[in-house]
Amino acid sequence: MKPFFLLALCAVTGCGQLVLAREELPLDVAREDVAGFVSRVHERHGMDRDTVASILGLARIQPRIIEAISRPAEKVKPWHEYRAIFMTPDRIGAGVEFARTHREELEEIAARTGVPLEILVGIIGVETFYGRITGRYRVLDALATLAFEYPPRSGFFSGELEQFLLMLREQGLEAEGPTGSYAGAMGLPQFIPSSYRAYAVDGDGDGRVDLWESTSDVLSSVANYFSAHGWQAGAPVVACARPGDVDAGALTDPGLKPSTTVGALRQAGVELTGAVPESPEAPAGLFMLEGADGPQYWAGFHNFYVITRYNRSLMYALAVHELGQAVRERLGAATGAASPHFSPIHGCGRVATENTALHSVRVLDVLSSTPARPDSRALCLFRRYAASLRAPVRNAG
Ligand SMILES: [Ca+2]
Repeated sequence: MKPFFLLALCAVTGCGQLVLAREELPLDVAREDVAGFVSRVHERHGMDRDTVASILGLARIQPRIIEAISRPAEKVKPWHEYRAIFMTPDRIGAGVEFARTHREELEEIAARTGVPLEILVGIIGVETFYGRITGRYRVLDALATLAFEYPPRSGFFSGELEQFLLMLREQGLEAEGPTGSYAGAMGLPQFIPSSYRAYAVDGDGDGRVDLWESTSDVLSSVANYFSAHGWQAGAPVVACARPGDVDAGALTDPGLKPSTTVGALRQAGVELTGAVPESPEAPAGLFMLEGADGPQYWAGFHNFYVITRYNRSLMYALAVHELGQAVRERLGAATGAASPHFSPIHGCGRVATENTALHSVRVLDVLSSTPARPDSRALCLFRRYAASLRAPVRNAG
């Protein structure tokens, strides 16, 4: 009997009654699927079979990892609860500290790549609380467990395990060294192995790419990820939207990629406030998130879409944006400096009734407000989004 395999099946079928072994077990490299993996890696990349098998022999199958990836708590949280995880005085304070410590480097990277300080700081803060929570699992264990004992995602994680082996070879790392999340996301920016190999760069020029210890490598790698995914320097990210009397549900985007334009939204009667692209042809997508007092509407632009390439979730992207802005605002207030890329959102939400004036609110108050009337179609769309956007894997593609 293979208890882990059954657990994984239960995650899919919902049977959920099985009593499982809790202890870690070494991966059995004699298994047919594991032997097949070894052969594939050998044939594709010329890696010695015995070397690959001996690395995999170090892997331990961890039931906790399967539990973590199957956990229902990973699923839908309303925006106001999700946001509250990140927009705390503690995390914003840690972001200000991080930005002060690495300010010169952040500004140099921003000047060179066009990816601003607030995005770099927002990503590192949301991903790992500025390095406080980078994950305690051995990446080898995480990827082997999910590749061989979690059928719903085995294809994806087999691919990441293959990338991990290549990464070890390229970086000269010990197989048991790298640690990360239960899904194999590594270091301060939580890059999975395929992202590590494709986008991580050596910022400090020491000949290695170290996403755990070298802040320079971390920041350069995140900036490179954004550049590679089309970040537009200085362009707006997201604005508040007030649908007013418009049927917002009919305008709401069905996916992450903006499907309409700034001009079309305005023409339909949606009012946009905050930093908005000048061109009416600029791509825009209306989306709704669940605030404490009801739905809140936003228009995301091209750069907002780029943030969702890092993690495919609207809430994730908005949290990165807001945390980065809060840090930048505090930093700017302390030094009197202003970023050319920084466009603070003031006055989003807090619409008492339809068609009334916006009240100016601070960034931290932005979402504790009462927006326009609830729209059941938009709520339905929100739930559909939420159901489709809860993948726990970072940088998945
Ligand atoms: Ca380096």
